[in-house]
Amino acid sequence: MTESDSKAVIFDKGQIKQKSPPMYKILLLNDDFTPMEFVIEVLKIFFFMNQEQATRIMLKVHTEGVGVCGVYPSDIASTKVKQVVEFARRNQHPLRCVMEEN
Ligand code: TYC
Repeated sequence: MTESDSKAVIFDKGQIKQKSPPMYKILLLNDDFTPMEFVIEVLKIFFFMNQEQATRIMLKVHTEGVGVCGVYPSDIASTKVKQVVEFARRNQHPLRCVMEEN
């Protein structure tokens, strides 16, 4: 466990304040081949978005090159990245998904 993972800070007077865990953004990156509909499905399945939210994020990634699909603690973020990449590869799409400390 690293220092930044520690769960609590103890102050001079002995008060204990819970420290929130480090958070990670999950980013989707644009490419020229993955179908828009597939990206929308990924956002609905793995990030629990509705059609409207998923379409908005997909179009942001398509036009700007990158977009945030969620912010999670380390273990949840890395599991989701793996699941998204595996789902994309299984469907033969080159979709890229990465995590970055917030
Ligand atoms: N640019 C892709 C297309 O025109 C769509 C796309 C959007 C791909 C978002 C990846 O993360 C992505 N079919």
